Amino acid sequence: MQEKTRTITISKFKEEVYAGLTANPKYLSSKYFYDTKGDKIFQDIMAMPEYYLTDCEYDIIEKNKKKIAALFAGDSNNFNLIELGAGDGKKTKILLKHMVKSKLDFKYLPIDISQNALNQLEKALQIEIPSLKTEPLQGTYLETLDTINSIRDTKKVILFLGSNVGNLLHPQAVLFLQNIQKAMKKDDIFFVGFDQKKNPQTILDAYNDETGITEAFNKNILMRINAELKGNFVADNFLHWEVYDPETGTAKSYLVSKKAQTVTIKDLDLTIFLKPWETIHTEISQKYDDEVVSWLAKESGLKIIEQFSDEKKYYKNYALKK
Ligand code: AVI
Repeated sequence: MQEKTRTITISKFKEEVYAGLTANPKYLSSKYFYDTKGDKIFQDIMAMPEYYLTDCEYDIIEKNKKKIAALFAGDSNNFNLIELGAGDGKKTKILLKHMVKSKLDFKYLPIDISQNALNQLEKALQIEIPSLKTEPLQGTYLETLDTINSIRDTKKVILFLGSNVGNLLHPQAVLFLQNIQKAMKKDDIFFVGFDQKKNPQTILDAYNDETGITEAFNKNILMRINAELKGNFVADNFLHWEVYDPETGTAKSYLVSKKAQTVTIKDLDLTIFLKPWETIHTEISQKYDDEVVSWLAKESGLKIIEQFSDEKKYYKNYALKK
């Protein structure tokens, strides 16, 4: 990562951690789950049988790769496939392999907040699909929207897999989708995954596995504050707690303080006190249905042109246009 980007990222991290831990009730942003360790834990989450999202989306892409590739290419000879939050690219690789084999003329631009994830993905792609043209970009989605916006003369297909929109509250999701819409031209496509409402127990199990992987993921934000901002959080002093509201479709993760405790974060010049059972809200994972997705699309100036689902209707991918 360039020094300037690193400095901005660290000061933003400091600012947001300070704001969240001095607020009432306390919160921390789930975007900070993802450092080298967090990336690795998230990979473990995606491999968990309870975390159905990855398998469902993998199945959708595998079963529909021909249709999806044809939809992406349309009648253009050349396009950019931009992926927001590319991660390890496991699902995208199915499409990339199929599209390279079908001799489609396109360039792949993976974007991720984690430079570590991008480095690993680039290495893997060089080995697995050597003829693929790749141009990785490090940054948050918002930071990189300018870059996406500047690609004006080549058709764009923007991928946003993994129900990542679900980590945003509806108003933020609308703002985000509006920005995507502004960066799109008439023929461009936005291909996005939305996890669907289902049996609440299935959702709770996905975010509260018995092996404690999700717990470690949630607590990694505390470990990050310890490592990067000289904090002294003790992971065992917190419970990982998940709730799901079937009415709103919102799953929420918390860290709950098991006792009265004091935590000092030297680099923030901050000491906080947590009461017994006080919460730190860390993540939302929104679940959707067609009605809500249509509403989000409409609010953002987008139209659903196609949708794909797995057999159980647990998960859907939607193709949207301006
Ligand atoms: C990345 N994001 C869509 C995941 C989710 O399902 O909200 C992150 C996650 N949090 C706990 N498990 C997975």
